[in-house]
Amino acid sequence: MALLSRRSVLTAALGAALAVPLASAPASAVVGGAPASTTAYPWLAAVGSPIFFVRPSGQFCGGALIKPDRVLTAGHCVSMFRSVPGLLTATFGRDELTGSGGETVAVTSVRVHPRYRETSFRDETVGHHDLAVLTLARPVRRPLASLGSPGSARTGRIAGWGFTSENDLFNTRLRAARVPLPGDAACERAYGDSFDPSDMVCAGSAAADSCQFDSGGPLVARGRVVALVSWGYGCGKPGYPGVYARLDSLP
Ligand code: 4AZ
Repeated sequence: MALLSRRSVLTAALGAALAVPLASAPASAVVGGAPASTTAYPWLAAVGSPIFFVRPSGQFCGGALIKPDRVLTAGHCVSMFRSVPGLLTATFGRDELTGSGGETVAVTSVRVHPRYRETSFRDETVGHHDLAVLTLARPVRRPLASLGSPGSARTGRIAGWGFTSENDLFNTRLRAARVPLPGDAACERAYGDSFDPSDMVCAGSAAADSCQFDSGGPLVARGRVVALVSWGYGCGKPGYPGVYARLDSLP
């Protein structure tokens, strides 16, 4: 419920600024984590927009640098910017969003996964093939994220600037947490048919989870980004792990 109202604030702010009706809005920080440094995540992008003035640096999502001028993020983070990519920015190397460290680069195009679509689970929007690639206005000189698949990994790490609980709206510090990968069955129990193991990964627990404004950020396993924060029922709710978009389904 509280989550829904935060999502509505975001939708309203973006909708007012873009003057278009928005069916959903990006969301998603890290529950149960600890402060982290972008030096450990040099390829990690804070995806945002100067029109999203309710958050420092305009940040509303995460992303990963996959080529010097390409950032991988969640489809639901940027689908409403498809016709106005120039409103988006990617910021690297900024541990604290209220600061001005690192570098910010403009976005020139948004390509959302051709099979991206939305359904719903209770009040949450479920993103299928929840991936998008942003083209940057110039290449950045930073290490690239290496991509992979979770395989049989049992744990991973998540990183993001999002909420540290369902009620913390104010976190602006990069944080990271170690999360369990409990397997498909845990998310099938929680979410039924809304969880599609062919394009989603189940991760997190009541002790460590992603949350609003973490979306599009990385789930790292065995040193590779294996999925991006996508959706879930609340944050850190017992029995409801987070759901991540698999990268194997990259077009
Ligand atoms: C969100 O609203 C969101 N606990 C992201 C991740 C999770 C829940 C919600 C997973 O963007």
